[in-house]
Amino acid sequence: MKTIIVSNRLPVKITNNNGEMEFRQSEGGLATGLGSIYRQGNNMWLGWPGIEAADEENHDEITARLEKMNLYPVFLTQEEISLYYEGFSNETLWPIFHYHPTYARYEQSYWDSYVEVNKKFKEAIFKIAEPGDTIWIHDYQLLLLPGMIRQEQPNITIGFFLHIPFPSYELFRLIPWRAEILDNMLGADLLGFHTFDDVRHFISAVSRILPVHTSANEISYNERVVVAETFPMGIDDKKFESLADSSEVLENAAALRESFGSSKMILSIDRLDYSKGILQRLQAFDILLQKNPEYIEKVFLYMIVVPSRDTVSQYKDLRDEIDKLVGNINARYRTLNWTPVNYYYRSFPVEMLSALYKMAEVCLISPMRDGMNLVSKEYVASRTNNTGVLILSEMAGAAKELIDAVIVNPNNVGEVYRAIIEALNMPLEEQQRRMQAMREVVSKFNIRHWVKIYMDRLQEVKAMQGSMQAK
Ligand code: GDG
Repeated sequence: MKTIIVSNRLPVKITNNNGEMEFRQSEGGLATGLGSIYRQGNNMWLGWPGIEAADEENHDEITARLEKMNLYPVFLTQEEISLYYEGFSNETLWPIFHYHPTYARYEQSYWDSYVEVNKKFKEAIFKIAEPGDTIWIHDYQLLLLPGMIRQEQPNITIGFFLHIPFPSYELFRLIPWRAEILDNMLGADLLGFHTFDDVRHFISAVSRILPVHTSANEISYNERVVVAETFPMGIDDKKFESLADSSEVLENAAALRESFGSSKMILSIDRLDYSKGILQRLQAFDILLQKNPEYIEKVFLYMIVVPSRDTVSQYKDLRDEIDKLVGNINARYRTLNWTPVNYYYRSFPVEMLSALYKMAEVCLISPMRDGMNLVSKEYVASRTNNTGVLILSEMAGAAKELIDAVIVNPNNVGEVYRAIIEALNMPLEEQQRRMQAMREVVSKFNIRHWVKIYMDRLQEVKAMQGSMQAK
């Protein structure tokens, strides 16, 4: 009996080094957390290896090399990447699930491809799955997979976890294929979400759209009982703690300090996405400099935007608007020795991220919507001396746990501006009290804990279903 993790993307980067393929494990939060599972025995992780299916002669070699790392590939064609991934996943589901209905496109061709690719994943799973196996599926690209697998293997154990918010019924109902989506999600035994509100919205949507019976968080459908529950995802706190005191990070932090002198750093790190509230954050910083010129040369915004989905038009437009606003702020306030916004449109090695977490007096995270937001937790875990202030949007799942952050409504630019002033002037004792409380939360509910409670609960739910059938 083995466990198969399934996600759109495998935790691996394949690069071409002078005709030789190089395979590197990517160490995202999910990969680290699930490492303890998929690397054990004959367990596996199945997903897209990130390269196009065009070059078929490579497939056998790639498959063989990935299998040695307990990874199993599902190859996608350029058309599938454009219709299933960029299309239905990122232009239909993503905007609806993040409360941006005007950005959503409802294209039949996107949906058809989404169905086909979910089938492709199902077929790949059945090449490696055996009766008694546990399948744990991740995220919004694979919402149909639980139902497709259940149809062929009625007794198999299936877990599903959604990493992004589940929207209110009023938003979800806009999707033309809403019933098919929910029907297939309910093929899972346990559906996990980051917050209680996501669970509540999911149960409300299934109750209105499908002929289900619900009792608390149990949903009876097609003579099965499915459980929907909250599992707020954590991070590898120990990794960020020890990185913060490693020699490389200390060197990076010292170099940063030297170039920025005594002015205070407000840090912001996101993927390029309209859900992350990047423009509103810049507006709040602009108001700060406009209304309080005494902060000129005393504080700066260090803003990393990691390139993402820039083939989708809304992302390209957002990037242009960020460029414009940053240029505008810098042009108005810059002095000979000081630049107000240090903006980088690229990603950095984790040792640099860690140095920034260590150095930033304030971390400003203001998404319009975010399933969880791991950057906020990484900042907290990196503050080994318990100083620093986290400003966090109430729309991020993390705000439910990090209640000692300065919590803001990201649409209220005035409130965000006042929060920045509060953070810059917070007495040391108060910083320490809040940061210590948050570090305890981040350390207790870490990624290992998340994986363990999810897997334990999945087995419990399966046992409960077994005993109900026996009655
Ligand atoms: C989705 C949901 C949910 C960022 N810049 C660099 C870099 N990062 C790493 C961070 C962090 C991760 O990327 C970003 O995670 P988030 O949680 O903030 O956001 P999403 O990518 O949108 O993730 C989100 C998450 O799934 C998990 O369920 O929390 O709500 O949207 O770990 O450190 N890493 C490196 N260089 C960078 O420049 N190395």
